[in-house]
Amino acid sequence: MLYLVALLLHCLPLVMGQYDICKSWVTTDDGPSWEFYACQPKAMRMKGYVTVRVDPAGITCGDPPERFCTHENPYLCSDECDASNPDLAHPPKLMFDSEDDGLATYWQSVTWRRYPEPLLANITLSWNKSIELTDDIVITFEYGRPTIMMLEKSLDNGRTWHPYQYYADDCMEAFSMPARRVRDLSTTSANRVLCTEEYSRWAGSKKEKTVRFEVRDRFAIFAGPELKNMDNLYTRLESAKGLKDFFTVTDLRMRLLRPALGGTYVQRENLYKYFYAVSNIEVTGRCKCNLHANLCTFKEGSLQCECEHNTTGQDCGKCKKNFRSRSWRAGSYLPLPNGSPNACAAAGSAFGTVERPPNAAALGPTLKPPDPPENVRAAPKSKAGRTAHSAGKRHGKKPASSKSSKLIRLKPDSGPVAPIETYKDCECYGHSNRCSYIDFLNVVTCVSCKHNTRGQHCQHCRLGFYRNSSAELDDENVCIECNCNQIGSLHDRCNETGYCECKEGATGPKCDDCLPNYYWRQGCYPNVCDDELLLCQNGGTCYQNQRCICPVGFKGVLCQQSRCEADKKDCDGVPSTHSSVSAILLGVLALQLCGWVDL
Ligand SMILES: *[C@@H]1O[C@H](CO)[C@@H](O)[C@H](O)[C@H]1NC(C)=O
Ligand SMILES: *[C@@H]1O[C@H](CO)[C@@H](O)[C@H](O)[C@H]1NC(C)=O
Ligand SMILES: *[C@@H]1O[C@H](CO)[C@@H](O)[C@H](O)[C@H]1NC(C)=O
Ligand SMILES: *[C@@H]1O[C@H](CO)[C@@H](O)[C@H](O)[C@H]1NC(C)=O
Ligand SMILES: *[C@@H]1O[C@H](CO)[C@@H](O)[C@H](O)[C@H]1NC(C)=O
Ligand SMILES: [Ca+2]
Repeated sequence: MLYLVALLLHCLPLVMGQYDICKSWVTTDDGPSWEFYACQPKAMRMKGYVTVRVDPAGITCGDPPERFCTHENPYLCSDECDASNPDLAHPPKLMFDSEDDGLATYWQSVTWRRYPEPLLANITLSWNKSIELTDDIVITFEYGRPTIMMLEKSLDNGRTWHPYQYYADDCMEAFSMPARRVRDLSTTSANRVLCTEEYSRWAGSKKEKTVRFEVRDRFAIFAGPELKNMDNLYTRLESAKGLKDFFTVTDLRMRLLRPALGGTYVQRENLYKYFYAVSNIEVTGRCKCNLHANLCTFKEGSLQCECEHNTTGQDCGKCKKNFRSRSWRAGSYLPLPNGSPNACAAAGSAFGTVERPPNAAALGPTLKPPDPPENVRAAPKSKAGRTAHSAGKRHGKKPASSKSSKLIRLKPDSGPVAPIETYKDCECYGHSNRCSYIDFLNVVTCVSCKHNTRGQHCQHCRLGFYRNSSAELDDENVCIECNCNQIGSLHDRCNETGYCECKEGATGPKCDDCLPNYYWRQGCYPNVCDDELLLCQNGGTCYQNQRCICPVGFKGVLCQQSRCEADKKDCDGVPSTHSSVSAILLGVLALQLCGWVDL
């Protein structure tokens, strides 16, 4: 545990000093208060928190014990791998140990004894946490680097994978890609996935041991070769689409596709010198906390941000309960140097200021609002006289402007009929992040309420939805669809407990059932017949409560009518169509009985 703490405190020079505190106690003319800043955890060595998986099963050497040789001296084949002997075993965990005594310890694969079948191995690293890379990934191979390999990454805990970089001694041959170098990338291609030949050529197994994924070189495109201009990098990370995500991973996978060949073709007579051996995988990065935390701790087997700014979640990716009056937003590196915290606000805190802008009350209903008020806070703080206290060690840095309830007028000239101002922050229980000030009504109302809500503060459910009694008002599941049966109900609205209003004969919360003595057939209809009161007569049978099937000679809803009474022709020997068919059937039956017709 102490080891972990030590690792957590370990910080790397690359990223020190900036965005390292989340808040600071400051004194203003109005008295002391907290001021909040964008903040991120320190970078650390991530290999201490990783889980590793090596595929396929049986790829690790030593079961059964196996001999292997080296490229330099193919006749010296004394090294042995034996999984049952701790001194001779090469399990995956040796890619992440600390090698304090300077001796390389490594994971090793079986040899290529199945040549020409390819020797394939996947090494998958999973953090169960999104990590932002801050320095190169460095993989150290003993006994030669693969001649073909690929690095893949996942951003969603291994559900989907994307190529990250291709490595080959001949990119065209291996991947049909031209060879490129990261150093040659430009600001617009900094997040390009490329194939490099820099780490795959044979240079002797002791000389060139590392394969890199060059994070620094990509940073340097923006921050300069010494990474001195980090401000420019942070600005780009904030503004260039996809750039931040490019350096973010939850999982990494090395797909080893062909081992080192010793600078020549495969020699079939000695396949014991072809295998993979990885002694170290260095991944340097920081927990992604969306600029809402400066600490990340290892709890219950996973890294977790210690969220500030009233955010919560593994990555501080949402607002805490009761702090959802604004939609969640990631903090921002901008404006430099302290960024914006974009903190979550308690229900009610943004409300007071936004609902009644100070000068809105003074406006007559027909007057157009004046220029946007600078600040809706009643008493703007004076910048002079601000002094940083204890928590702040930001020498010479100006405190960030973190006015969270700023009034932003997006449509200054929106016409005389319904002048609408748009407010960025407003009280909508997290179902909207936009409010409009409706001039002639002198109210501020949420617009585009999501999650099926509606109302000035998105506090009601849309028609056709009802309130989920087990959910808070700021819950995404607060409104449940009524789901009224289209046919059985009068309309698709329901009452507070989800009951729909039913048409005659229909019943049940959703009106998808029929009352007793009604039957369902595209709606509820009163029974035509049943076994109690509406009995079919004269031997008729009741078909699904819908109609009586009458015997020959009877008709009527309940077969109550004799055909003779109703229609004299039936009795007068003038056959109706109906009886003539019966006659033919009887005739056929008779013939069959006599054996004259085979049916
Ligand atoms: C390695 O992983 C890839 C997917 O990333 C998969 O297609 C491939 O079959 C795996 N190879 C082995 C040897 O498990
Ligand atoms: C991943 O992290 C989450 C959040 O800390 C935790 O609940 C979950 O159990 C972890 N999953 C695994 C497989 O470790
Ligand atoms: C978070 O909420 C607490 C009250 O629980 C408040 O004191 C604090 O100032 C809030 N922090 C931010 C960044 O809004
Ligand atoms: C009601 O809200 C709770 C809490 O969010 C949620 O777990 C549940 O699924 C919701 N019920 C329905 C029917 O959506
Ligand atoms: C909703 O309607 C059902 C059925 O008519 C009724 O039992 C229930 O009390 C109603 N709930 C409310 C809150 O009105
Ligand atoms: Ca090692």
